[in-house]
Amino acid sequence: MAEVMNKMTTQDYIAREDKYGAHNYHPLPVVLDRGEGVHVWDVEGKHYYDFLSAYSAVNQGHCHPRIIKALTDQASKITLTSRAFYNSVLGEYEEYVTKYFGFDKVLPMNTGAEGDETAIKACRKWGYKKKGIPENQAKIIVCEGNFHGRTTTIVSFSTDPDARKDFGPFTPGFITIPYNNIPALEEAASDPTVAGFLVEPIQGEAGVYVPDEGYLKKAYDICKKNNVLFIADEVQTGIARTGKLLACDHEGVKPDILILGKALSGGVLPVSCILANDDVMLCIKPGEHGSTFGGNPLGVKVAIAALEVVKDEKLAENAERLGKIFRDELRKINSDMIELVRGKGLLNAVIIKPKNGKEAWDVCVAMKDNGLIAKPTHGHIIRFAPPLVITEEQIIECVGIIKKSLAQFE
Ligand code: IF1
Repeated sequence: MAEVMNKMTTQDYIAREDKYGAHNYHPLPVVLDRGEGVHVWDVEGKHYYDFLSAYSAVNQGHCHPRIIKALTDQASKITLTSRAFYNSVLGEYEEYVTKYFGFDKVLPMNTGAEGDETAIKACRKWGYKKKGIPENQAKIIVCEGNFHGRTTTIVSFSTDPDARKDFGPFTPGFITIPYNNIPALEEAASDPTVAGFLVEPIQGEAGVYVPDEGYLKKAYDICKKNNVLFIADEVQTGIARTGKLLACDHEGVKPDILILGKALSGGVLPVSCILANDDVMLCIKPGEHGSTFGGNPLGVKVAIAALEVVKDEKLAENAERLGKIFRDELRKINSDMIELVRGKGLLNAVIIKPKNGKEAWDVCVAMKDNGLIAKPTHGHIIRFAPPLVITEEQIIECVGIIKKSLAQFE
């Protein structure tokens, strides 16, 4: 069997996925087989630098030994109890993660979308119980260009036609305003039926759209003035990605509800959560929310190890320092295909100006052939987000690969 598998080519693997899997993705034609730190290898043994990090889920690097040890140690002990019973490690995690991020309580879930759904429910509950909004009238303000996941409620307030078209009818109760626009928030938040403002500190799917400096702080102050919960979706920007533990830390903003996912487990298992203080979190009572796998012993042990790695290996500091170097070096590349370089920490994007019919996708294919994988978004943007364990030497080498790839289109 192993021998038969070894004879499969990249094309064979792709054809099999195409035949048996739903066609809800359009991957770059590379079939990954193994990962270690910033490195990945495909089924033909070719090496690449990973500049996507599974959309910022593997901030700690692929198969981090410390996280994998936590996984295997716990896997042979007990993996799942459900929340019908207590387990011996959930409390350890709850104490660890709340102290780590400075909140009273945590509510554990699995995927990022579930984290957002949980935040929406907690916010609405608070709106009725604490703010006194009349039943079924609570509203949440969201931003144009948002990405919070794929559930029916979340796509209800997406502004991306691909995410929404033919998936209706939609969940009501959301007010859409432009991102990075303080007057629009000021107006929307004054509606007394508004319970919360849900925002990404940097918009990922929109192409790593970094708002003006001071936006988050001003938005937070408006929320406070109007008794509206400030809900930060840091599923992608959190856990050291942008050069601080949280992207909100850049402006000294402490969200009322913080949503985390992705790198909370170092990309090992789906582990997400919301964090909040008692005023919000205790509005939810037994039987009102939960998940079979949320808070499972395997996931929480992995999450503790993943968070320890972030602190012990100073990943936020590394992301801050190397992000600056990376953007500086990219800006030095002399290519008329580079329209703009932007980002924070190691969450970066380059806007690509098409040339002779060649677009961001073609640049990504060229980079892949040269040993670096990254993904285009919206046809003209390439996201660059390596694992945060990358070194300065590796960053410089990778800029060389990007430069060489762009030169192929001259
Ligand atoms: C896919 C984008 C990134 C997220 C934020 C919640 C979720 C995500 C801020 C949901 C998920 C993903 C999922 C991935 C593509 C991706 C993405 F391009 F779509 F926008 F990262 F940039 N909040 N982001 O970014 O988390 O339920 O997926 O665990 O394949 O859809 P999830």
